[in-house]
Amino acid sequence: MRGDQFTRRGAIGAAGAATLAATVPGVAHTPGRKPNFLFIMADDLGYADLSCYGRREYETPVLDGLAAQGMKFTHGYANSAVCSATRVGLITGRYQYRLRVGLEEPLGNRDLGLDPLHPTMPSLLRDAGYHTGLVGKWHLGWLPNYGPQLSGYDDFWGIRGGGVDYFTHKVGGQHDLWDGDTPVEEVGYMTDLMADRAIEYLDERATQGKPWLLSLHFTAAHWPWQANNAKGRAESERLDSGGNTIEGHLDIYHFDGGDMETYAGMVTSLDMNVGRVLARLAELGMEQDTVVVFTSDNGGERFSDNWPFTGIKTELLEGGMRVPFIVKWPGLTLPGTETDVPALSMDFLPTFLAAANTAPHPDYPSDGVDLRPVLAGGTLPERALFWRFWAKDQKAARRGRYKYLSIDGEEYLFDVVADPLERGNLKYREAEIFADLKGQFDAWNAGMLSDPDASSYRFTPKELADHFGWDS
Ligand SMILES: [Ca+2]
Repeated sequence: MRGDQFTRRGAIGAAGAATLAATVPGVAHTPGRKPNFLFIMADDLGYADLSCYGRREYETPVLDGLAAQGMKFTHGYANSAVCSATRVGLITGRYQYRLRVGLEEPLGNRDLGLDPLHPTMPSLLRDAGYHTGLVGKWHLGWLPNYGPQLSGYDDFWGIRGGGVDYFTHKVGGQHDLWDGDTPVEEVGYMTDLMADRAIEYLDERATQGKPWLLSLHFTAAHWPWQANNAKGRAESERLDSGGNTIEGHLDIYHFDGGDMETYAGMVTSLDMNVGRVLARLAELGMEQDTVVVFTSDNGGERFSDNWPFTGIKTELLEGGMRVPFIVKWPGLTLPGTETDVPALSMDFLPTFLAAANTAPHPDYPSDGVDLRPVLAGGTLPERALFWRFWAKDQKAARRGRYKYLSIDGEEYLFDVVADPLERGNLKYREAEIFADLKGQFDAWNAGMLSDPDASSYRFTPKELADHFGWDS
C-alpha cells in the first residue's frame, strides 16, 4: 500500500478536469456567490498520521472521507518545521522570514508578535465582505499589542500561546483560553470544545448572508500526551501537580509520558470532531458553498508516523515539514483526486483571495501562488520553494524532484521523489543541479531577515534517545 503513495494516480489534463468538474452532479457552488472557507489546521500532525496517508495503528475515517471528496496533495509542505513560524507564513501569505516575528522558531518572547498593520488572510477577506473567525490556536503574539482580533478576525475563541493542557486549559499554571479578549474557563476536552465553538460559529453564519472564513486551528495532536479518557485525565492531574519534568521547559512539555495508544486517541478525537463540524456544515446547507482544507502546521513529533520520510518537527528533512494537505472544493476539485505538485502553507492566501475576487495588498505581495489550476486537475509552472531553520543552521530548497539541504554546513542534494528518505546524496553526481539550487537558496536568503538572537528550538539527545549525536 505504501509503495503506491508516490506514483501518479488519476492524472488528467486541466481541460479535461474542468469539463468533468462542470458535469459532476451536486458539486457546483451557488452561482455568483463567493465561497466560504473552512480552514482546518492540526498541530504537529505528521505526514502519515491519517489512514489515507498511511497510518496503520488507527483509522481516521472522517479525514479519509474528506480526501475522497477532494484532492490529496502528496507533496504538501508547511512553511516551517515549527508552529508559529508556519502560522506567520499562512496568515501573511509570505515567507515568514520577511517579518521579525517569523524568525522565532517557535514564538515564546512575549514582546514579539504579528504587527497588526500587516495585511492578513482574514483582514483581506474581511475587506472583501467576509465574516472571519478563529477558533483554536493563535500563537502569533500576546495582548495588549497582538491578537487575532487586531489582525483581521471578527471573532476569536481559543488559546493565545503554543499549547495548553487538554483538560485544565492551562500552561505553566496559567489559564490560556479566551472568548475574544475575555479569559474564560470551560469544562471539557480541548478538541471537543473547539469543535463545539466551531459549530456555534457555523450556526451564527447560517443566519447571515455573508461569506465567511473560519480558521479552525486545533491543538491536537500537540503535546501534552492526553487522550480523552481516564488515563488522559490522570496525566493532566499529574502534570498540573508535578511541575516541569525538564528544568526550564513548560510543564506540559513532558518527556516522561505518551505512548501509541494515547496518540491514537488524540488523533481519532480530532478526526471525530472534524466530523461533527463537517456534519453541521452539511445540515446547515452550506456544504456546496464551502471550501474545506485540512493540513498541519509542521511535520510530526515523537509519536507521529512520518513515513516515508526521515526527520521530525524542527528539522528540514522532509519529515519535519511535509504534511497532510487535503482540499475539498465543490465545483473545482474532482472527488478522490491526488496531485504531486508541491504546495506550501503560504499558497492558501493567494488561492482564497483569488476565489473571493480580491488580491493581496500591493505593498505586501504574496510569495505563494494560486493553487486553483492544480485543484482543477492541472499543474503549475515549476517554482523553487525555500526553508530555513536557525537551529543547526538548516537550509533547504526544493525545485522539481530535487532538494538542496544543508545542516550545520554539511550539504546534500536529494531526489526526494525517488528517494524520500533522503539517503542518497547526489551532490557530486549531479554537481550542476546542486550548484544551481544552492545558488538559488543563497539569492533568496539574501532578501530575507535574519537575527542570531531569534530563538530556535531543536530536540536534544537528553530528550530523545534517537537524537544521540546531535550535540557532537
Ligand atoms: Ca505545531
